[in-house]
Amino acid sequence: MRPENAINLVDYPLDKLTSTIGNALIVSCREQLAESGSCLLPDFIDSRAVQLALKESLDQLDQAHQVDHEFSYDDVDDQTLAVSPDSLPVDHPRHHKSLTKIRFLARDLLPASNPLRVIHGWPQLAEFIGSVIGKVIFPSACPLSSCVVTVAEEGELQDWHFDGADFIVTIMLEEPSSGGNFEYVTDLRSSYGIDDFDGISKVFNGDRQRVQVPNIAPGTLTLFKGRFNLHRAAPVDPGSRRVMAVLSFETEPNKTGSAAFLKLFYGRSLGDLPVAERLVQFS
Ligand SMILES: O=C(O)CCC(=O)C(=O)O
Repeated sequence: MRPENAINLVDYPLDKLTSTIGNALIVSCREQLAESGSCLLPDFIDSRAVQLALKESLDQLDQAHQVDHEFSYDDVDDQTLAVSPDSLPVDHPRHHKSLTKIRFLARDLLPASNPLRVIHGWPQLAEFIGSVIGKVIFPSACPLSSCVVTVAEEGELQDWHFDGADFIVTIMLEEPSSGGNFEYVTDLRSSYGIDDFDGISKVFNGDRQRVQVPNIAPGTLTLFKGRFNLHRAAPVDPGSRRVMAVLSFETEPNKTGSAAFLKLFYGRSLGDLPVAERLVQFS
């Protein structure tokens, strides 16, 4: 499938970013991001592309890596997996453990023609996201982690955390009928490492006052400042399934995930791949 056929270019003219309508889209996305901490683009992907992306993901589900790991809230990051909170008071939120129990389907398990892989490598998508966040960005070139699908079933979740990367791009493929909401709280981190520990503790202890829960239907692209907003994919209820694509971008070309990060999330690292397949070549 070609990117032009997968993306709803009528509502989201990524092919005309320098035109008046392209510029208006960028401005409205920036406003949404500044006002609410996330930018939701409903029907970004055509429903046939969503169905194909979903089917080809589920076809490979037996190859997905089951993660079942507790993280500190800000160590979901390849550089800081080893951070220790030992020197902090016992009730400090950094002692809190957030469970990630979810299956991760690596990029190389999806066919090259899968709509997710096709749109991830489309230069206009990186140009669009980069224009919204005000940075020059490139699609991550990691053959495992750059364009992935997560699958969560009963009780599975990705609990409260901040990301190591500045922002994430997700595309909902299958919305759970119950549970599994994307939830987030803004203004708990003023800059990287300066955290509102009281506010974070309240969220961990079940205070829902500041929790935002956007409605994310299949085909919706969400752009989210994951490094600065506490967020989670809540537990999926019995009888439901949540399938979400996560597309990664970097501020440098040819970036890949570290061995520790890849092993944890995909059960493999680049060394497990043939040498010629350790970097995604975007044409
Ligand atoms: O699945 C989601 O909606 C959010 C994913 C997430 O929290 C992350 O990739 O850091």
